[in-house]
Amino acid sequence: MKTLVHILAAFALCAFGAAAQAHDYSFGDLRLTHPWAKASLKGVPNSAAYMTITNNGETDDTLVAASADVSEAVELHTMTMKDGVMRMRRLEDGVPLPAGQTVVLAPGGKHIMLIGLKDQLKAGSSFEMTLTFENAGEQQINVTVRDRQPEAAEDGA
Ligand SMILES: [Cu+2]
Repeated sequence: MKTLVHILAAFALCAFGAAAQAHDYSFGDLRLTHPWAKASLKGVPNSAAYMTITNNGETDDTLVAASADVSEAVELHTMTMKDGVMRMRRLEDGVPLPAGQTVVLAPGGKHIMLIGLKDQLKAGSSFEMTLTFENAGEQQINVTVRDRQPEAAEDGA
């Protein structure tokens, strides 16, 4: 049932969201742009966070874990289309960040799953998240809650 709820949340109707300030981070060779989380619907206990991570270095890195106080659990997931059905599974080995490449966490693909939200995630709010990278270590970011995926034009990068 959790999977179904998650999929429904991912495909929830888009609303006109409040524009939030673009924000980027650099952790050594890693550049992280536009971390955001999908606003949750009332009564829906899960949501997900997304971002784009570029590894400008010459060494591979891995996003091995994420944590945040907004939900009971935070897991790294991916979604794939199989037989016309979206399925998600946990990325036990984390999200690989190969040297010289950009990895996009976005709806319909890799995401940071927020399981068991303590409160409804409201558009325009934000929360702290800790990301743990194999090489870049533990890093704090601020995640903006939005109704929909930011447009490229809003990226400001
Ligand atoms: Cu998920």
